[in-house]
Amino acid sequence: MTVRVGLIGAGVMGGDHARILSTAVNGAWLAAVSDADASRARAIADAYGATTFPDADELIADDSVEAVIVASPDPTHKALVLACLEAEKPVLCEKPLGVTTGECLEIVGKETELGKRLVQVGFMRRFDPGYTAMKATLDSGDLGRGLILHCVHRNQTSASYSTSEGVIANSAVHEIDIARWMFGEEVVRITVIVPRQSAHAGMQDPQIILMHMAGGAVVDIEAYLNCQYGYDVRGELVCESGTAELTPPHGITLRRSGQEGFGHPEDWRPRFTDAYRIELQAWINSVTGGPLAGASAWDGYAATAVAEAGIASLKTGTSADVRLEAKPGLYDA
Ligand code: ISE
Repeated sequence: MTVRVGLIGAGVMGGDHARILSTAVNGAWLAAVSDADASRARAIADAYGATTFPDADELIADDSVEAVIVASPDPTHKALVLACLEAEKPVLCEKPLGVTTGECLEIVGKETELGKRLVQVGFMRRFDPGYTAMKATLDSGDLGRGLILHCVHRNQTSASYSTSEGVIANSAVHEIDIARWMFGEEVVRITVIVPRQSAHAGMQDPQIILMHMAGGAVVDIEAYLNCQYGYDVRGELVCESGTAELTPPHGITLRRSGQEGFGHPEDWRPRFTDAYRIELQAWINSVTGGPLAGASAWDGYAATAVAEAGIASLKTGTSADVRLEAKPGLYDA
C-alpha cells in the first residue's frame, strides 16, 4: 500500500521532508504540496511529481491526500492539525504542536473526543540512533538507575527571528522532549540560569536550563544558538554504574595540518539525517496499520508546558514548577 501524503509548508523543513519521503521512505508518495508562497510549493511539486493546492485546508480535505505533514510556520500548526483531525487524517506536525499550552490542549481535547490517535509530533530525536541506543541502555538496567542527563545544544548562528524565549521554546524543547522520553517521567521543576550574553547574540544566549524529573533525576542543558563554529548536539547519561554518551555521526576523522578532528554541519539537518528518515518511515508504517511511533499530541502539550515554565523562570530568575493537566486515558502507553 502506498500512502498519498500532502505536505503543508515548503520551507527548509518541508523541502527536507519532501526529499526524504520521495527518495528514502518505503510505501509513501508525495501527492500534494501547499505553501503561502505558491512558487515554493510549485518547485517542490515539480521536483517530485506532486500537485499543488493554493489553500492548505483544501489540501487536507482533498480525497487524493490520505495523510498530512505540517511544516508551515509555528503559529499555523494548531488550526491545520485541528483540520486534519476534523477530516480524520493522520498528521505529522513539526514541533511545536502549538505555540501555547492552550493551543496544544485544544488538539489533545479534539483527539480525545475522536477517541483515536492521529497526531504525531516531529520530535525527530526520538528516532536518532544515538538517543535510541542511550535509552535502550537505560531501559536494560545494566548501568543501574539514570541520575543525570547532561545536554549541549549549540547552533552556529540563530535565525533572524530568534528570541530569548525561543532558545527554550524552539531549541531546548528538543531536550525537554528527550528528557521526558528517556526517563519515562515528567519534568516537575525548571530553572533557567543565564551567564553574560554572547556578543554574537542579540538576545539572552547562551542559557543554562536545569530540570528536575519526577523520579529524582536531574537534566542540565546548555543551549547556545550562536556558538559560531557549527551545529553541535551532545548528551551524556550518567547512571549508577556507568555512563552512555552520544557519538555524533561525523563519519570520518580528518587529520591534516597538525590537527585531528571532524567537521560540524551548519545546521541540524545533516546531524539528524538518520533521525528524520527513520521518523518518516515509522510514521508511514503507523499510517498503514503499524504501531504508533514518536511523540503524541500529549507529548507535544507537555513539552510546551515545560517550555512555558522555563520562560517564566527566565523572566523571574527563580525556579518554576511544572503543572500538567490530567492526562486523558487515550495517551496511556
Ligand atoms: C530548530 O528549530 C530545530 O528544530 C532544530 O532541531 C534545533 O536544533 C534548532 O536549535 C532549532 O532552532
